[in-house]
Amino acid sequence: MSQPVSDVDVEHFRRTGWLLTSPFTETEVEQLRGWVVDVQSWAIENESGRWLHYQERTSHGPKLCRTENFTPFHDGLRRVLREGILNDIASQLLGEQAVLYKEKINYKLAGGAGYAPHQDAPAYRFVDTHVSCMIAIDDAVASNGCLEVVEAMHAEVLPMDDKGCIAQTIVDSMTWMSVPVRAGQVLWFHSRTPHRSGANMSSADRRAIYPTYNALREGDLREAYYAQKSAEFCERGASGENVQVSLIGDFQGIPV
Ligand SMILES: O=C(O)CCC(=O)C(=O)O
Repeated sequence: MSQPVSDVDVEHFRRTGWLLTSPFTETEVEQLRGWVVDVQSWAIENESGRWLHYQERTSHGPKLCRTENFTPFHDGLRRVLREGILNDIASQLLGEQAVLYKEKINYKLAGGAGYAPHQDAPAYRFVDTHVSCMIAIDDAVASNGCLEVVEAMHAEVLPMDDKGCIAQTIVDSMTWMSVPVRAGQVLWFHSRTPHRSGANMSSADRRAIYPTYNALREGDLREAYYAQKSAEFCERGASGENVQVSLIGDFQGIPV
């Protein structure tokens, strides 16, 4: 296994809960962008066992906001997310061999909604520790809803509100840092790193791929994760004023 990030980078991640990296060449970024366009064009109907598309209502009409479970249906994306440099970086950050736990594309197309302050860990079943990254397909900046994180707050799960997001008093007491990410850069964060993002107020799309990894020692849990998520969604039924894309209510998009 190669060691694409330095010991200083690993130490930065362990201390702060985030790390910005640039592991891809221009050509690779162009290829990733094409592959996201492929997935974006797939049929919207969700059939059991296939990819999961989610839509939201925006002032520009209904828009795709997320696709999950796409690696079984796209060889290129499966290769990049499961093997190679991303898996190697995830392994370095976890301190042991990593395996893909889940994957999603958040499109945040022009007019798309943001995400309330949350930690991912309460939405991720079976194991406590994961690392995720945001692979920016378009430049992510404040005006189109880049991530904001809180440093050095990934030691524990914080008190939550009734949606599973971070309780407002805690949100107000923390220092939020905006993290612009250029297209092709990759922002890593721990599943307990507090994060949030605004709506896309610009006229251009802000797409990003988010693979999540866990330690292989704790199991290859990807299929179990999607089965569990589907079972919990069925049990709950469709409810609430926002589109349900997660096992917590972080997404602020309006249903179509
Ligand atoms: O893509 C974003 O703006 C935020 C994503 C996020 O926090 C999530 O999907 O949990």
